[in-house]
Amino acid sequence: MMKFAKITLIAMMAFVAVFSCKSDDDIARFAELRDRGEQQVEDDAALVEFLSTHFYNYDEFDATNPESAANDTFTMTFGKIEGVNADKTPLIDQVEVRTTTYFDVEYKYYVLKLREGGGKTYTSFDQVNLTYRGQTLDLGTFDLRITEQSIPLISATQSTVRGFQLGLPEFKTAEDIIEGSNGFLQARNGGIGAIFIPSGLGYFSVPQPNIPEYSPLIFSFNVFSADFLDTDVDGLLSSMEDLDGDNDVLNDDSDGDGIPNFRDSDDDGDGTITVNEVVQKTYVVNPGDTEPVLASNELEKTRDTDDDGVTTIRTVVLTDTDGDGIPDYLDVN
Ligand SMILES: [Ca+2]
Ligand SMILES: [Ca+2]
Ligand SMILES: [Ca+2]
Ligand SMILES: [Ca+2]
Repeated sequence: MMKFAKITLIAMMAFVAVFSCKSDDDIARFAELRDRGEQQVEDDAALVEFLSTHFYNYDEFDATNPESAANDTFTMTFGKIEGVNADKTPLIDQVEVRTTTYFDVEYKYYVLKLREGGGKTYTSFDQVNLTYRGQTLDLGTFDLRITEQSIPLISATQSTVRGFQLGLPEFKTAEDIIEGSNGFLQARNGGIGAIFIPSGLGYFSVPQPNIPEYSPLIFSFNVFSADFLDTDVDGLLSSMEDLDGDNDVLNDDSDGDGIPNFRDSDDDGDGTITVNEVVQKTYVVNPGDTEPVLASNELEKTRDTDDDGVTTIRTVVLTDTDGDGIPDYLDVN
């Protein structure tokens, strides 16, 4: 993974807290546990109010040529529409609305897409390398990372807040990492944007340093690169273990042992670990060569092209020895 120049920062918080409000102790601690549906109504009103009365520094972003190198170092800031800024365009005219169901509540969140990014796509289960700022609606900053951070959107032990997990994959990585004139590595044409999420897709009732409970959150960011995760190191990417394809890896547990597949190294619980029930393959494609044709039970995991144009493709074959349509790693018989 690329390392960017590091500057020592005060780490105010990491994305380690997720809905820890499961035990009676926690519920007692947060005595005023609110109804998610009612809180969402309140939060959405607050988000719409914020987006209607604030703008971002679009004067500093070259929207006529979003992919320009000049935009690579753009840092988003927000301001209130008033005084000398009274004629600014409000964010509400620039964001896109998204909906999602979470804990049985229909949530709305908002995405501001300045630049999608020219590199690869990743999923809600991969690691994103980015810079970002986290703010509450009063524009107080609770987290600021001005050098590249590697954030697994969900890992073996922790998860980012759901809104972050859903919003980030709308942006792609940089198309290239180049050495800038200052000797630092620079990301060329990476995703730039912001997400505005209700507390129900954030920390909800659990207060965090500089984040009161029930706070809608703003994250603005510049995406550099991403690493596809295989959390349980079983040869399948975490994104391949969302078997029902509902963009949630926590609800797929083939052997019912309480450990979701993406964290389970023996997915069918037959005593043979998954990595020994699938076959890994590597293809090297030289410039001008034709692409390999993958088998119907073969999935591409990664694809990397070096400076000479040589592409290395890694795949996994989901073998089905007895031909019953169930791949070996999920077949207990
Ligand atoms: Ca799922
Ligand atoms: Ca399991
Ligand atoms: Ca697994
Ligand atoms: Ca197995």
